[in-house]
Amino acid sequence: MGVVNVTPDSFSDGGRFPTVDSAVAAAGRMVEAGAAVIDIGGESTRPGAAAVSSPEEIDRVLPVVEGVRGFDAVVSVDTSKATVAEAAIAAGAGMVNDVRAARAPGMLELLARSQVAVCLMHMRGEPRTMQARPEYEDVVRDVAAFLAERAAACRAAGIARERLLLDPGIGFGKTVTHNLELLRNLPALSGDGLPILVGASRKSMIGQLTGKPPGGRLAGSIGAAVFAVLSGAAMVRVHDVEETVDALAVVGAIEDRGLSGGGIH
Ligand code: 7PJ
Repeated sequence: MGVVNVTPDSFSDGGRFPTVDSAVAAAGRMVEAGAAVIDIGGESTRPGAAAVSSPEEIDRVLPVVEGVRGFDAVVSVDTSKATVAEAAIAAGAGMVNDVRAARAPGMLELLARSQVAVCLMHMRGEPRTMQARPEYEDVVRDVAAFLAERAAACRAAGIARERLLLDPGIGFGKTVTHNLELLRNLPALSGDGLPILVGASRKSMIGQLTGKPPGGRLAGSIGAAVFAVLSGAAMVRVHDVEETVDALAVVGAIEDRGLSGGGIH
């Protein structure tokens, strides 16, 4: 999954895609490099970020969805708002990537009315305050329980199991220690065998482990992606598609299985 942020201030590539054309062109290069999914986000969820209105988020995301839908990849919309998801689905999105795991008003119902894939991510608190003092009794058990509860809510709303992915939400209300413990225990996060998505690309965890600013986190991010896939992750959310696909191609060949491409087509 290649990340295309169209926010003025995203986590790690703020300002990289200042125009619709530059975002669509970047997505095209990611698909060319082997991305099976392009994740388009118009709400910044970086620690401390303020909320954005639905009309503003739709204005940011829709033109990019329309530009990317002709490519040979599933278009994912990174949103928590039912109105934004509905507009994106109508414009051709095939996946909703929800960092709030379908807890916002109307989201479960909207997803139940559609046929798209759904990623349910764990976040403790809200972006504005989530990194203040994250504490867990047992982070692996707490995150697994949350994801199981949200998957059950989706199933109860009528969303087929085959449409669901789970994500531990690296960096969303977690210390580096929490993130590492989750990565070390990926299989335990999906008791039910649902596929797992991991997003560690360029995040603060990589910076804290390597001492590098966001632009210098490529090698660290690839390390995290390769570890996640070898641990069973079905999908990794990355900014650097070409480099990650190459790393997974080599590791996959050594392991004698294909680790890149495929996906949810
Ligand atoms: C994630 C995400 C993640 C999923 C962001 C950034 C922060 N969606 N959206 N998983 N992170 N599913 O781009 O660094 O980890 S926004």
